[in-house]
Parts: sequence; structure tokens; C-alpha cells
Amino acid sequence: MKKLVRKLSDMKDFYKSQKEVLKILEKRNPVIYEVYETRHSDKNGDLCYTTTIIYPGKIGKEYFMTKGHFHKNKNSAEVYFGLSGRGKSLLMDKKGNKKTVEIKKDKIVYIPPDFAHRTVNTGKQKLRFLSVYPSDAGHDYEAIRKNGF
Ligand code: S6P
Ligand code: ZN
Repeated sequence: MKKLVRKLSDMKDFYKSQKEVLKILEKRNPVIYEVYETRHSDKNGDLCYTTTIIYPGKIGKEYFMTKGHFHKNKNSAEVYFGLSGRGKSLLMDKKGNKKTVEIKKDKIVYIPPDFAHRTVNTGKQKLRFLSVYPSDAGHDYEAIRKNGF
């Protein structure tokens, strides 16, 4: 299993208020989320699964959230399964059509192929969810970094 830690300094471009980001970074560098990934192979047909933990908190008016990404392989759908906490999954296709879906314990969120996805912790506790997706999906963060949701 691989552990990935995303601190505010790793994703400062993804937040709207750069003033708020810099103000917080002067004093501390909070962990926004952690991802635990299990990958058996990168082969087509195999599956990859992760647990994501998003901490509670805000940067200005925005809640702690994941960076958000499209899958590089456009045919790759994904399923999220809520484990604890409360939040929203934001989905958006390439035409800019958007959908917001609640995520909480025991709730399944389906992410269709070629939809960008970002998850936001709107609660006071940690938001934890499991995700399952094709091992060859790949991640493209650039469009979201530049244009947001
Ligand atoms: C992978 C899946 C999740 C996210 C994780 C962090 O396809 O959607 O495991 O990677 O929730 O989000 P992000 O946007 O930083 O990769
Ligand atoms: Zn994904």
C-alpha cells in the first residue's frame, strides 16, 4: 500500500483565495487529505482501490477538498463508497455540465467515464471514502488546476 499526503503547500493553486492560502502558509502547512492506494498492476482489466481521508477545515470560504482530476483514459469510470463523515462529490464533464452528489457513510457515488471529480469535506469530522477504478485510468490534474470546477 502506498500513502500520499497532500498538504496545503502541495495544492495552493487549487484554492480560490490566494490571499488566504498565503496567510495560512505563513504560520502552518495543514494536511488537507491523505490517500492510501493499493495497486496490483497497471494492466488493462485490473482494478486499483484507495481510501481517502479529507480533514475538516476551510481555506477562506472553501472547505478542505481534493485537487480533483479527469482520468487520462477517457473510458474509465469510478465508484466511491462513503465510510464516515459527510461531504459532496463534484462531477463535471468536458462541456462544463456539473453535478453535486452527497457522500456519507454507506453511500455509493458513481463517476461516469470522462467526468472530472473532486470531493469536499463539508462536515466537522474526517470524511473517509473508498474508491475503486481501473488500474490504467491515469490522472490529469491540469484542467482543474487551471479552470477549477
Ligand atoms: C482516483 C480516485 C481517488 C482520488 C483521491 C484524491 O482515481 O478518484 O483515489 O485520487 O480521492 O483525489 P485527487 O483528485 O487528489 O487525486
Ligand atoms: Zn478518479
